[in-house]
Amino acid sequence: MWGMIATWRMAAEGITKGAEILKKGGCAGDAIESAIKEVEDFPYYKSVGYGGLPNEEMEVELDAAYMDGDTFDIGAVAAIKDFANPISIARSLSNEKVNCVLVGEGAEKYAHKLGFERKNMLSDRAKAHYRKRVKEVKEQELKPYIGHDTVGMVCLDASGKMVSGTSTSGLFMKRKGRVGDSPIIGSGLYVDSEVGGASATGLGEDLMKGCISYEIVRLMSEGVHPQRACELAVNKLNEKLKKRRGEAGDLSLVAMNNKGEWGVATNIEGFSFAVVVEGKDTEIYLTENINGKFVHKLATQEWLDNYMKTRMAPIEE
Ligand code: SD4
Repeated sequence: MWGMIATWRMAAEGITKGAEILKKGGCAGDAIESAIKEVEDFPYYKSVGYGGLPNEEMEVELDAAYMDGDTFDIGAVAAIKDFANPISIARSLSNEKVNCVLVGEGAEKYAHKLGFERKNMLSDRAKAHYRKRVKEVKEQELKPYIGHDTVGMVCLDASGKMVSGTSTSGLFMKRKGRVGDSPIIGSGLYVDSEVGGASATGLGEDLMKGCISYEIVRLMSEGVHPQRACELAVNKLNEKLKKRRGEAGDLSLVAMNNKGEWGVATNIEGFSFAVVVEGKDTEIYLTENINGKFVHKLATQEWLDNYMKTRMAPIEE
């Protein structure tokens, strides 16, 4: 059995490409890297890779991570600028025994030395979003950051190897140097090929408070089904945050175990995700939280059409 699961509809083309690799017996690392690169390269997704939304200084700082579930090798970059594919840099770092998590300039130097592609990641469209948001924040007391779309994936290949990866531009208008959960092992992602993996999207500052990807894998290691593990972990963290802090930020999680069974849970409305398993085509679902139980419904054609339309619509400044 092989399979891939990923946060948000935007990952669908990526995991379809990844599935082509898995079908031919390719390895999970190659599949996930190619899948995440696809999302990073698509200019209309505004919180991953090229076209990602900038920080408050109007600079695109990117976070990404890669974890190997066989060896527990980890690699991550945070607040890296001007490189096309942070996931590839993170994967490359996972081959290092030490110095495998790098930030800012150090990450850029490493990527430069290894010959990774440089690119100005600030698109004209992202600049327009920035200008618009600056205006809105002034006029309407909007929180600068609303809506989020980090890509997080878990992949199982036919040999039983599992990997997990993330890539994001983080929160729109984040402070320069801010690091979210996505490059933090255990929070944004975790994977153990003997059990399964999980990956997160949402408000990094709150996701980190529960080490939530690790928690889901831990639950799965006790024999809990991925769906139940996601539900238990998300509901528990959501409740704790509300009780202790009065509110909980967005928490959305996807998971897959080493049999290709998967699960998803969220505390927001309209969370979408994409999944592909051996014997099936890529499917896109929307998750509804009904009293703490989750119902996954296949996205309708109308929803899919509208998704692309809104992503690509001109920005009215
Ligand atoms: C972060 N978790 O940097 C990321 C943001 C995110 O979808 O998920 N966006 O906090």
